[in-house]
Amino acid sequence: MRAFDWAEHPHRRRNLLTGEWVLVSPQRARRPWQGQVEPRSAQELPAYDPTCYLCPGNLRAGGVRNPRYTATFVFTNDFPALLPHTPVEDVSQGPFFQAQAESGLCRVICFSPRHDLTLAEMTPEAIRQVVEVWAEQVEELGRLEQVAYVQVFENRGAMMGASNPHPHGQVWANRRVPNVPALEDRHQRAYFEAHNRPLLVDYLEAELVQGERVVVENESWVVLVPYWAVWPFETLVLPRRPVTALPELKPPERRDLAHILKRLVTRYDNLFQARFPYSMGWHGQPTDGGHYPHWQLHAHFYPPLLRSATVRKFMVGYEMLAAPQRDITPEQAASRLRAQSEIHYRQRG
Ligand code: H2U
Ligand code: ZN
Repeated sequence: MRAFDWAEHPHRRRNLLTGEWVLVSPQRARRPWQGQVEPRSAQELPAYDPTCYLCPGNLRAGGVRNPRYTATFVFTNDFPALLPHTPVEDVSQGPFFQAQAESGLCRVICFSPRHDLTLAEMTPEAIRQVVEVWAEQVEELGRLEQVAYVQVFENRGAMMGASNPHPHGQVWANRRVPNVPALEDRHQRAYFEAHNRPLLVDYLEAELVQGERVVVENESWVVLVPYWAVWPFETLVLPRRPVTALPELKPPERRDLAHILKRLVTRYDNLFQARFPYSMGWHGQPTDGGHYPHWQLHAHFYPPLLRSATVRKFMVGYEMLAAPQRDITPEQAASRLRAQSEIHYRQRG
């Protein structure tokens, strides 16, 4: 019997947060690519764009004018997916047509008045303001009686559907816990019931022993490519101590978070010398007043790029119909991210 070679032999790995399996096919990483090549995103942006809906002092699509903000700026989404006053009722029409009225609030967070900056190029002090706003929003919206879950996220880059290059994220407050956090809640709860410790706290400890998937770390945080990563350069941002939600972070942890986010996104940008697109977001405990000692706060980064600034990973055929699949291993991805400089390529000229 030949020994199992993790970098050569197909296998599947289990996502402990969702229970789903990802197929890893490392032997396939060298296959040729003659498919779609994405256009390179325009490189140079002005610091202020008079046509941008999000720049300070400009008129938004909804007709409201932005203030001349100087740090971060939060406003209610002019085209919200959730509305605050939907009646909360079961509106199912029998077993085959199950439905629930849903309510909530959607806000947009401008990270910076500067149109041309991203988290990679903002100062740690400016990113710290974004961290404060994330925590404030979760605190404020989570306190509302009709909000059971607050989802903070960012779509960055046209490839991930961001509507505008101006650095911004979103926050959606939901009456009910949505699919993914509900699934993660179930799996974290089951682990806690069996071991009396938060799943992700133990997982991080085991990852630090192996070490090969860690990308960056500081006193309060570790960023790693999870063992079960689906996207080529997917990462998980984990606090070192047990923390169930963003508002619980202490001042040094907030400062350290700003630093590690800058380092991570800089590495992402340096990988293909491009503004690396991604969707990222925070998962913390639901805000329905329940008891969640099993929850560990974390952020997921899901970048679509695979082998260059213009070749993305598609989640199609087998992924849509069977299971997610990846070619380069999480260990190879982590090693490539570790090899990147923390000086942004645009600063190097
Ligand atoms: P995305 O780039 O992730 O799509 O987020 C931008 C959000 O900003 C989007 O949800 C909102 C859109 O509805 N928006 C406004 O609320 N007002 C505007 O003037 C432009 C965009
Ligand atoms: Zn702008």
